[in-house]
Amino acid sequence: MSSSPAQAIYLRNYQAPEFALDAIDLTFELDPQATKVSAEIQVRALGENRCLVLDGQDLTLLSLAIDGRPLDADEYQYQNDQLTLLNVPSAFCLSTQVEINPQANSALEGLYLSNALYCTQCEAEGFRRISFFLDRPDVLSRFTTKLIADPQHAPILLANGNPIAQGTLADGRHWVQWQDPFPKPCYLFALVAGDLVCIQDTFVTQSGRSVDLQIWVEAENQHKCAHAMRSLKAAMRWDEEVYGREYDLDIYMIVAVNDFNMGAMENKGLNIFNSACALADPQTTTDLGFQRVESVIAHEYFHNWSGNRVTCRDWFQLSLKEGFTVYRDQAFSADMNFAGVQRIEEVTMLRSAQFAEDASPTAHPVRPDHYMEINNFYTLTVYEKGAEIVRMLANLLGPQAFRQACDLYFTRFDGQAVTVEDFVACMEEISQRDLSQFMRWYHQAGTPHVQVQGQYCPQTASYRLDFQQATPDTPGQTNKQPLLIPITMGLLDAQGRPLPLKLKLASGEIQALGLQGVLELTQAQQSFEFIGLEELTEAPIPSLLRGFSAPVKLSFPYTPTQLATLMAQDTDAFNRWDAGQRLALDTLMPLIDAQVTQIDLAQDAPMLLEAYRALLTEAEHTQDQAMLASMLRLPSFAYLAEQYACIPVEAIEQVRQAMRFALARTFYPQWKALYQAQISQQAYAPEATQIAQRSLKNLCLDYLLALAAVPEYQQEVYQIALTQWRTSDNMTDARAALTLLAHAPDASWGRDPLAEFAQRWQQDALTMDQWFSIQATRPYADTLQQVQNLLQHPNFSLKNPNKVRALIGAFAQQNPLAFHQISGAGYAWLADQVIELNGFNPQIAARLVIPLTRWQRYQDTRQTLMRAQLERIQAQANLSADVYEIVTKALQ
Ligand code: 0A1
Ligand code: ZN
Repeated sequence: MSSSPAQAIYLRNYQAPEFALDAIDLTFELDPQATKVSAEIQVRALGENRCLVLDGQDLTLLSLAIDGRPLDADEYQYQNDQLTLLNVPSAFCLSTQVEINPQANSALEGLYLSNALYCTQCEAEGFRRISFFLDRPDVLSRFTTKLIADPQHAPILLANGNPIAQGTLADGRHWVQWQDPFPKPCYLFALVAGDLVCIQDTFVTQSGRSVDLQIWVEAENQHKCAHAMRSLKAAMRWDEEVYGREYDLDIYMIVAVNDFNMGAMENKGLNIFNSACALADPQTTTDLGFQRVESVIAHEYFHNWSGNRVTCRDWFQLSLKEGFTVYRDQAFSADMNFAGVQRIEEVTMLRSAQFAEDASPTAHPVRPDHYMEINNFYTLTVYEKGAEIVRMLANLLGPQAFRQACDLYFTRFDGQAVTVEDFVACMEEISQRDLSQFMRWYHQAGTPHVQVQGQYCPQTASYRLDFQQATPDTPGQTNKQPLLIPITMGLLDAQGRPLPLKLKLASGEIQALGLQGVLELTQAQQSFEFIGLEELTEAPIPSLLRGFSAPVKLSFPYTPTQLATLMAQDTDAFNRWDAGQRLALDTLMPLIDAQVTQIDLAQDAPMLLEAYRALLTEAEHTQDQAMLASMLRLPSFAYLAEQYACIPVEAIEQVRQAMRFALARTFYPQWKALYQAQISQQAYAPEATQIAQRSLKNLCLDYLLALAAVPEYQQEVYQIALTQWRTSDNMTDARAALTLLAHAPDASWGRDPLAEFAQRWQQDALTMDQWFSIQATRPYADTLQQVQNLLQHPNFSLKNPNKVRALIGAFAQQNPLAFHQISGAGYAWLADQVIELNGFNPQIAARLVIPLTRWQRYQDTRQTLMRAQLERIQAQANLSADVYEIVTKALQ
């Protein structure tokens, strides 16, 4: 933490390193408060410069020597987190010894203690808190790591690579030495030491090598590792089959720790995981939790190639590894689950959360061109929008060429630190396409708006689509250039039958596209004409942006009838669902504008009523419960909010609830029957078909509980929820029932179940996190008081990021009514927590403050109150660079 405002770093100032650090031999004498770290670094000057400047933060320097000769005080300087060595030889061995204090490390960067476990987090710039080094991703070194510790406290000693030696010292301490044969940047360094048990398996690679797979956890979590192991093996096989990528070491280790700022970390051969993303069992983990474990395990594994073997030149290139790896883990999850629904879930998140980021004061390009604190750039934009960019590339090239281009990228740049341009150049080379316009996706922030109009001409039997694209200004960026936007599309006739596409080219030629084509939008305004529509008697219905082929907001003046036809008939699952979303928005938004409190479906929402009737009629026969559940779910608060420049908080919530209520009441018998039809006697398994069935069942339960305040239904729905809570054998069903009971208007419904839950799970930290979240999201203003009380709960700790997210994060991000209560009390309370966290975990504090930075989206009173809290935070002494950067952007 520094008292002077942080300085921005610019991409345009990038300079290649002037020294190579070819090898580093580390020795750790582990001690909770005084760990000694010795390093022997092989240094080689690459040019004329003989002044070596190493990064180092909060290190107590014990000794320094060059080629064995201790340095005099006038030969070096250690200040402002930099160690400067004057007049070094052109090649030498640098010996350093420092002392660090893992126990005092509450920021969870560098070496820290999680309970009694030593662990590290070095991405992005944590290694400088461990040893002096060139802490930048384009300096790759061979690492050897010797760990020395008391065998009582730390019987297990792990680091990157393979174990090469071990022994015991005269004083009784034991040691293990590890060697990683692959040169790597220091952000991929890791060590773990403590009392751990391991579950083991083996994987035989496609070339026949046997790899030891080990998942290390504290003894009480041993029963929660099977799903992670299964997922790991599936991911390893998938990467061989789909990308031809094989694992490269003889051992792959995963460690689960309780205190972790993010989801997980891809350290070479030694992934460190937030326990929430590694541990799972049916009793305590929901289906969503199982799916998250599967995807994060895969994500970290895929990094072994997209990130580790080929890494980033500098942190501006973060999306090179993250966007690509998210794209890869999404494709894996699509293969493991139902692909259509998987895509719907990705887009739901993108459109509600990433689009909001892209329209906020912290909006930034997928490849930012400056930053103050790189930790603030592990964002939805870099990860999820970055993945959408790779998806567009994959679709533009087609599967074969994309695979060839990836092969070229991995082969050409193996062992190197490269840029987004290098990646796209491989795509260009294989496809023989000029992708220079496409590169704008990496440079321009903001979500493009695409407006489309259709012109049907019966005389010429033709249909013209007129497109306009525009990207709004974002902080520091105006006058955006047109992007290359691929629009995957088809045309349907009024009955919903697909029509063959005959596109008239500028040359006059006719291009037959079959039943689906990709229009490449490249200009601000552009038209495409389809001919040969002689069979039609009325305008065709365009099905645009199938599969969400580009991360844009697309509008087309659909009639409700057209949307109903698309919902029922489109061949593209994503667009069937999205037509339903559009119909729901078109229905809900006028009601929100009118601030209605009661909805008469026949009068206020006739088409939506018919759409639900059709879905529920077909429900009896459907084989696709996952899709049906998605189709029957109303747009979320967040997605509705995204449609408004000024978010009408209460009206959105009121109308959403009124619609839920009206649908619940109108179709009560159908919801009940459908609910009962999904009750299964099968033993719980986290597999796609069962997950789909449970999601449909719990959606029905959600509608049933909408009637919790209506006397004639009250007892029945209460009993249904209570029975599910009492009898379910898995957390998915238990949590769904408990949430609805706890969120019922009558607070007494949830009281006993919540107490039972706490009684049963008080020893299980991850499970208690769910208990905190359920209470933090109770949609009433007085939740703030309860959340304040929960801060004092013995199971809560501000020091644990998962707890902070579960209670404070959930309140600020998923409880709009309580957080945005007009008194401003929610804002002030959040600011208090940010200020406190800033003192010991700046990364988490900076994430927590984000909801306040969105003040421009709310009406005046709220704007003033939110800004006042941001200003209060900004005025704190000792503001971390992390929080300072975010708050300053928000107040500009
Ligand atoms: N590279 C990891 C994410 C990660 C980033 C930063 C961290 O600490 C500051 C920790 C993890 C991933 O993408 O999984
Ligand atoms: Zn990642």
